[in-house]
Amino acid sequence: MTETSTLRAPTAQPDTTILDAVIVGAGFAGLYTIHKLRQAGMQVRAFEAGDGVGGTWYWNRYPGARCDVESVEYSYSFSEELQQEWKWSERYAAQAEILRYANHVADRFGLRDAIKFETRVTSGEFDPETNLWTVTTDRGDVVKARFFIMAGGCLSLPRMPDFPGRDDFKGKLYHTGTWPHEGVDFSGLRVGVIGTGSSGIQAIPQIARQARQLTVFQRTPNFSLPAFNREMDSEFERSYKAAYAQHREKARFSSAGIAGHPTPDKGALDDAPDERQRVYEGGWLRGTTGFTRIYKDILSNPEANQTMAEFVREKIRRTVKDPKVAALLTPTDHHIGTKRICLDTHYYETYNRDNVKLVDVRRDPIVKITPEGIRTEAADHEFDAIVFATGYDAVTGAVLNIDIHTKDGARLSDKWTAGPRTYLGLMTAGFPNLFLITGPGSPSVLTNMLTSIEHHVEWIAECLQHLRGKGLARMEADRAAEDQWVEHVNDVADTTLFPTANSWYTGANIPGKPRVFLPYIGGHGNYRIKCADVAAKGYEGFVLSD
Ligand code: N01
Repeated sequence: MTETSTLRAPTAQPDTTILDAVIVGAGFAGLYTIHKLRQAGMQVRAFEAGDGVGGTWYWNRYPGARCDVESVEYSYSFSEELQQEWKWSERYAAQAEILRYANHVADRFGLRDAIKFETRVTSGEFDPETNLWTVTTDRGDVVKARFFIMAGGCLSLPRMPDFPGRDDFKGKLYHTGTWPHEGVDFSGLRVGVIGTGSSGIQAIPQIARQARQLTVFQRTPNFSLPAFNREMDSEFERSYKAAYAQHREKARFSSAGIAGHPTPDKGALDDAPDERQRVYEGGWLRGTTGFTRIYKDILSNPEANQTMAEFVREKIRRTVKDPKVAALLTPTDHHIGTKRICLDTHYYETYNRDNVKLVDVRRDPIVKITPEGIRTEAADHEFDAIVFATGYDAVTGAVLNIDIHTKDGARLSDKWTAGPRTYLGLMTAGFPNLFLITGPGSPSVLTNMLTSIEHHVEWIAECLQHLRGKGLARMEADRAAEDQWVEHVNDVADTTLFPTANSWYTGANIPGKPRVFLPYIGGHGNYRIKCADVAAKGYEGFVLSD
């Protein structure tokens, strides 16, 4: 396919080179894409906004940041040597360790020279005459490539609510997703935290231990389970590594891309209440996000869901000493699991501390940020620091942050005005040679991201080699296939309770964002089979041409 392709690992090229691919981002998706495409002899360049690799684990350095998928699963499977040699120190790795791992991978596979750091991609224009993308950056780069690959992450565009007065605050403002590299010492300070999603729930116990006074501003209480994190057990690690290939294969054909998740064969209401309680207790003690998969109907049957939700509510009531605070922390407005379930370490216990206060901003809304702190309708709260744990413009945010268009005037932002439209979450009709890694309409954020990333990267790499082998220069999603896929994604979501919650899964956290269930909930294993079938049928549903 390419007159410029080479089997040599590319070094820095003048910008007149026509690359095989430009990749956005050097997180886990970007790193593996570089590696995989280079292995196929392609010339690639990645642009990364940070000054290092690691993506989400580069940016999210807030206290308590830790993965909620077990370390042995939240890691690459593509290299047997890598997975055997790397040693995780904890059951759930903390941010710093995962970042070390990302750096190790970049060094071990020699990926850094393909990456331009501290550079943000600003636009991509497809020329239908030449079948080339012209990609520009905020550092003045203009590069041409055959393929344009979005690996910028699903949760990478931080969201700061636009409270009036935000710029007037005299203290320090932080967002969990852009945490200072040197860390923050909250000792002796009065701190406000806004937001109680996964990030807030991890940061709050840590900040509470340091700060003089911590006030948490909560809009929606979340369901959170204790992670029961612990040091890696060496015997567990040895036996897991001895059967790594089997574990990985199980993960690849599981629903969430996680081998350790349960595969239930009955519903919650099939068990008598005592037995169900016993099952929930056992699941609780395992400390995994697989809790909501203990029974097969938790995420589809409101009555079944209620039995599990009530079990967790009772745990909260027993942990939090002040009944009024416990009531505020107890979720009642959504079904358990329909907002991303959180894993914590001493989250609810933190509210038993004398230096921690909870403000329910539904009853007492934030009016503005003042120079001294936060004004709610009922009170002024003075702070030295405010932490925004207010989440992300998820799944579509990082893609739409780039001005993606064609030379004849089609814009992705126009096409997606009413919500993203993709075929398999991999491509979007009208934008040839543009690939999305873990894009909207793929299982992505409902799975172990590493499993989904590896799957997409390998599928795309094979696809590009197929095009090269056939001498084809262009591929795009067929509009009818895309329409059918979008309908299928919505239909499957509608068989579950997920769309009933105001979550970032549906875009509900961003004012004005179209309300669409963003990921594909049909299960990673099923989706993988579908993608393989499409490829085996000569990329059915895609239009390939020269
Ligand atoms: O973001 P979120 P996150 N006034 O959107 C509140 C992954 N992750 O960064 O629910 C007051 O979940 C908002 O309230 P509400 C994981 O997939 C993984 O915590 O919209 N409050 C909510 O409480 C996760 O799901 C890990 O009513 C406002 C919070 O801010 C995803 O990232 C760790 C507000 C935002 O919660 C995002 O998590 C961390 C306002 N104007 C993250 N606006 C692990 O692997 C927003 N909020 C463990």
